[in-house]
Amino acid sequence: MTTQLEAPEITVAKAGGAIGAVIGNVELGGDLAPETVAAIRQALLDHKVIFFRDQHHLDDAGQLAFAKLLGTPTLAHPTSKSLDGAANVLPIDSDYSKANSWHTDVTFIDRIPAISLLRAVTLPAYGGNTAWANTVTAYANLPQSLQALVDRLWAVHSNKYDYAGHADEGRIGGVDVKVEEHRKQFESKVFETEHPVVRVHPETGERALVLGHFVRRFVGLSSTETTALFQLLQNRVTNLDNTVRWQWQPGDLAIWDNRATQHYGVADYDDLPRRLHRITLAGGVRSTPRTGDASHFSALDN
Ligand SMILES: O=C(O)CCC(=O)C(=O)O
Ligand SMILES: [Fe+2]
Repeated sequence: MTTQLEAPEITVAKAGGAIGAVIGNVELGGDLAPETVAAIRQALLDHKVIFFRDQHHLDDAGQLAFAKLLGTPTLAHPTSKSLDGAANVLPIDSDYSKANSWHTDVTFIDRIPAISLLRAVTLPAYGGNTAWANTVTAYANLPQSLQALVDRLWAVHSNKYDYAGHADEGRIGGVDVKVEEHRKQFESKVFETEHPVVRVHPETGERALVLGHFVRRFVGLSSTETTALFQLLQNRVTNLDNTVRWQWQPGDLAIWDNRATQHYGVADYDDLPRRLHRITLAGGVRSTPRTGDASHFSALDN
């Protein structure tokens, strides 16, 4: 008689009251047992962002193999360049991009990725944490009057650079060439998509606010009215009580549910190099595209 070896159980320790958990007792890769993958997925749905320490063995191929157990990888990005030879891997490199603005990934297209996996590659000696916010609790904690308002509200999201929302870099110290090149590539193809501000999560049934950096205006509201309402709602999302902040160490991997979170890369590491590699998994949501066809980026994973 042969006995089947059972997969060891992962440990799950909350990292904060509102969002986040640290997962232990697992070596990530493409060969995990289905029950381990199911436990990781459940932890992700429960805690919205999960963190793994000491995954030093992971490289891009290992990150991708593990990612495939959780879903279907998208291309690295609808417009930005992937890593040479790895079409699904997006380098987040301080040389040309700092994500220091609250956002949900790639909301400017109709097929918002469901899940993102981010792996530490090069870390600065200080600073460079990432923070996540829970968009489900942000909705749940709204008074009923505001829930009723957002339940019927739609927003236009776009990757077109919001010049009005940013400092005049030309005047305050010159434009960095690499940053400018990256920005041009980022908006080389303009996308505009209308999404409902409240979305029902396809796996948990929870209602979440869909807002963040790529919102340009609310449908039917002027830009002044948009700004006032956006700030009110966005403040609910990013209230510190509703967030978790992660201090990266070598060997770390973070996975977030992009349908239930926003995140922010804190740019407090001066000119030190910082690099992380991201893989995103296809999402099943389709909204109303106004400009741009994102079908090359990912299939709709329904
Ligand atoms: O740099 C960071 O900490 C966050 C980067 C980011 O926004 C992402 O990986 O989607
Ligand atoms: Fe991001």
